[in-house]
Amino acid sequence: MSSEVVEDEISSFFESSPPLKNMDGIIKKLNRFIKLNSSSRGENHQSDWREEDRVCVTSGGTTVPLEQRCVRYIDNFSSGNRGAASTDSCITFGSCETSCYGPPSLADGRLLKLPFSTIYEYLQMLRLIATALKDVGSCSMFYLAAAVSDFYVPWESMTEHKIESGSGPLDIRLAQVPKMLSILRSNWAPNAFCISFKLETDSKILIEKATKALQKYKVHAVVASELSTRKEEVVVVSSSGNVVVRRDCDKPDESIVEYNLIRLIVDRHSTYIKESHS
Ligand code: 9Z3
Repeated sequence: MSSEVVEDEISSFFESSPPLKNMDGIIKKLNRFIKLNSSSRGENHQSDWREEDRVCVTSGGTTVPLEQRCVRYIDNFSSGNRGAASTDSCITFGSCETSCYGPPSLADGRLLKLPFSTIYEYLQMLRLIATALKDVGSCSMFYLAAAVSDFYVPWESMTEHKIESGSGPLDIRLAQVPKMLSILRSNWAPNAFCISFKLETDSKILIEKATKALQKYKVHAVVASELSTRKEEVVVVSSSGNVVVRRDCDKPDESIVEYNLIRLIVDRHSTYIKESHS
């Protein structure tokens, strides 16, 4: 598919999406957060990250409503644990300014939580955040751990009221959600460090799929997880090779895989920032 076709699909997705309910409030919160965290961040940070460094962690699943006045919806599997645990580890490692939307984790001035439910809300918020962070360039990171719906019912073809249940089986045609990673990389935040995630249930195809995503979307790394072992290990797939990251139950900090994952990702991001500035 040519990039023009993809861009057209993305534009029509946003044009037909129901607008965010509290768009002005979200923009205000986001701008306040970015401004607040542009000043010095204190003494005790332990890494090479700079005061402008910001991470957008996405977390949890997105829903696809079946009715405009939604009673029923299709959900995507995700407990939100990976995003929340990764956010905690980001704060531990980088004393970084973290923008997280999804389930709550920490709360102070360094954390902004922007909750979402539907695929429409998620993608509109991702676009808002990415474009707001555009000026931060290589210092910002997108860590896209949310489980994003691949299929949806376009708003204009959705029934307004609750689907009648008395008329037999229900046929629903789902359209494909346009992949936003390419436009995030090319337009919204082209200089940001971008980590995407790939979840499969069949371990035989996992690495191949993650490698294809790395090449197709030109992200800096893809974190590959197999559903049943996702809490034990992940594989970080990048152009410098594949690294297996495991948890280590003998070490308290490392008893969750996200701790070791974030340590690796923060290190890669620091190298990326240095290379971008040299
Ligand atoms: C993931 O792979 C996340 O790591 C998990 C986290 C959903 C496994 P939990 O929230 O689980 O701790 O229970 N997310 C998948 C991201 C995603 O939807 N990727 C798309 C895909 O796999 C491509 S962008 O096709």
